Amino acid sequence: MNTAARVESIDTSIRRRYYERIRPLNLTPLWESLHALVPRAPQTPCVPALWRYDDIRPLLMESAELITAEEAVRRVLVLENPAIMGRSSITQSLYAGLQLIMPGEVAPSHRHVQSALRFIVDGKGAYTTVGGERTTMYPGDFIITPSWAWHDHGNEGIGGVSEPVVWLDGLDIPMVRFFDAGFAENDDSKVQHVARPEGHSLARFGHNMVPVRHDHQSATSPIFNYPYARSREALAQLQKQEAPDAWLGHKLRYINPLTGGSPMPTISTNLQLLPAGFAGKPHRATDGAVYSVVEGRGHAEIGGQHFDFQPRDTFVVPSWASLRLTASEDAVLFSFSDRPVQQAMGVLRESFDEAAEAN
Ligand code: 1HN
Repeated sequence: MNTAARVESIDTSIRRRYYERIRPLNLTPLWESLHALVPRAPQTPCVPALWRYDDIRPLLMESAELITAEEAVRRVLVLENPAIMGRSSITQSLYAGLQLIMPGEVAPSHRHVQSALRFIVDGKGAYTTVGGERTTMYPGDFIITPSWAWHDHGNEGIGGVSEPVVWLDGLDIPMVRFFDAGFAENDDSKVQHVARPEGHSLARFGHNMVPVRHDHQSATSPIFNYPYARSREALAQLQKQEAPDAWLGHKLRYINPLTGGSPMPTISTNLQLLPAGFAGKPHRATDGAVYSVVEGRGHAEIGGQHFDFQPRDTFVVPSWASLRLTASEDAVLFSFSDRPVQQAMGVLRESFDEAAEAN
């Protein structure tokens, strides 16, 4: 018997005894895990899931009886991917939660390395102050808190309306945790000093023009509120002017006006309109995504599972799961993913093949 033949016929218990001997030296044999480490295709532990707002809203309102926004710091119900509970993650790289602020409440000023987005789901009249500028929140607005920017939230009402306000938070918490790069600080004052008038960043950067002499250095967009009224208007025009994409409907991505890239360095965001009767073709991508339904009813087939959606629902599409969207009414969906990070790493893959239908 030559050496190779002898080794191939070795009793596995002999190998196991060898593994036990190397373990105290913090060593492990690669050949036992190689296939799992470099899978032929993504093997996410995450599963598709949908959170019905009608189920969550009463529970959120009940939480306001249990704790104030101030005591909680942020009163949020975290949307956890059911297959990876306990990790505050909706995908391997992203955090999502629904945050409630009641009239008169304040969520105190702090800052952290993690970047956050707010997508306003229900109610109006709350505000957030970010780096010295305040913005009033309306349903469908997409608002950014850049890494390390001071931010506090409040709800003073607007136009005589005083109501609970709920938004979807999206943060890169799992990514920052992965890199062990997190820092955080509480502010000395509960509510930060407002240094600039409301609408200042939008006036400076939000009209396809930028100030000739500006010193914006951050990796995050200088616009921190992308108002729904304007994004929705663009989609309404497109719906009149061109046929929807067969996979995505009318889908626009939000941009950082200084770069054309994503508004946040770690998270990309989109708004799409599916016209009534739209029956999209299936597609998939390595960036798992979180969707928030703004308008209309429809259906999402995610990795072979079926979900009906309606306004204010949230659903998650895991990495490389096939997604097929249909709409029974004009439907508008906001979505976010870790796409810019995957692009920076050169690992993003997506497929719009007709063949995806087979999967
Ligand atoms: C946070 O600071 C906010 O500022 C929301 O509204 C959610 C989740 C984890 C850690 C910090 C906010 C958060 C968060």
